[in-house]
Amino acid sequence: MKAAVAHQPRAPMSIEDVDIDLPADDEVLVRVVASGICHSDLHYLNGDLPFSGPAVFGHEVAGIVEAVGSDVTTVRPGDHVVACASGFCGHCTPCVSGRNHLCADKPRRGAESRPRLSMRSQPVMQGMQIGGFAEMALVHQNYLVAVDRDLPLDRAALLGCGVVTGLGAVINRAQVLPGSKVVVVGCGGVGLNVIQGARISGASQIVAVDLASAKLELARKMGATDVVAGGPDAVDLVRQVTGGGADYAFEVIGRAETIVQSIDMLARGGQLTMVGASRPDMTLPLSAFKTVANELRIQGVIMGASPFVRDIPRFAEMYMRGQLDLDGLIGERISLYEVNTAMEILKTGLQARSVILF
Ligand code: PAD
Ligand code: ZN
Repeated sequence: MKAAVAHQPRAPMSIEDVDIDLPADDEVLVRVVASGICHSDLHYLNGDLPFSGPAVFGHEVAGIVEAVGSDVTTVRPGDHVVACASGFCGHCTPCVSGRNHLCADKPRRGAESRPRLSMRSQPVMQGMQIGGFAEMALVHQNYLVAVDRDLPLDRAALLGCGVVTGLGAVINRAQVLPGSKVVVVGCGGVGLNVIQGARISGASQIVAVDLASAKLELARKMGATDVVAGGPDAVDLVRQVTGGGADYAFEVIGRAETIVQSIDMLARGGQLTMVGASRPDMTLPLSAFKTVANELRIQGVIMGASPFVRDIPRFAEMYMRGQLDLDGLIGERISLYEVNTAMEILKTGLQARSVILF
């Protein structure tokens, strides 16, 4: 099968033939129909996060089940499915505590087993155990959920990361209350879904902050009531429009400067949720005094703290009922051969999600 193979950081991926194994007992072979391009893949490709090539990235995937292993009970051939990087074992303490996004024993093939992906008999790393920049993906059944066949698969793909992460951060983690004031710093594929989550939760004011004016326009369409240009003046402007700061801030970029700005945008008693991924060695200058005196709450969230097998079908239904906008999240539909150009566009921040169609 054709796949976009990353051999090293800071170099373009190349479209090559990659061998994919048959499903093991608990695995599912998925014919990929759509694969979204998330900034988390860019973090690996531009060297912020380590990886050793060759590797196939791509984790925002929707497709059709082609074949299943003998122990697979959750999906059948022909089912439409969405993959999610929050694969879970179902047995560890976080899983049995209802936090399977924090699974401590994520299912994977061990080093002693045949690799799922290979090239010229050498193993190929499968990004986030999904490897979605490819015609086929071989994944553990607990990385998949079936969705309604009426849901268009290009939009379904977005549910697997950007939507679950953004909506989940608001609904599952921050638990934004109706009538509150929310600021969202960074309005990309994930941030736009934080805005939608705030709208759905009944926030009375949603302030979107981004460097790109095109993103601010899109943010308004997703439910932002006010927009503020990113940069050094953003904190003052947000404090002005909110009349003294927001009840909830979401940082959806992963940069120290914007995290500090997001804290400074909070009203007293406010809560920051850090969504953006950053380099492992990044630290923050934090005012301990202000954090205590203003009773600020600062927390992280991974994959929207989402029990995705519950959330993805729910979010799909919200789309079908017109409560969630997925159509406006797609900036462009591309072929696998345009994946490097799409990564370059993602670096500029000018466009919403690019989705590869197979
Ligand atoms: P994206 O590149 O689509 O969006 C980032 C946005 O931030 C763009 O619109 C930029 O214009 C904007 N931006 C950049 N710098 C600034 C600035 N200084 N001020 C204001 N705006 C700015 O990325 P994405 O939405 O795909 O992902 C966002 C982050 O979330 C990224 O770090 C990604 O790795 C992370 C992520 N985290 C999780 C998780 O579970 N925590 C899941 C998925 C993605
Ligand atoms: Zn992602």
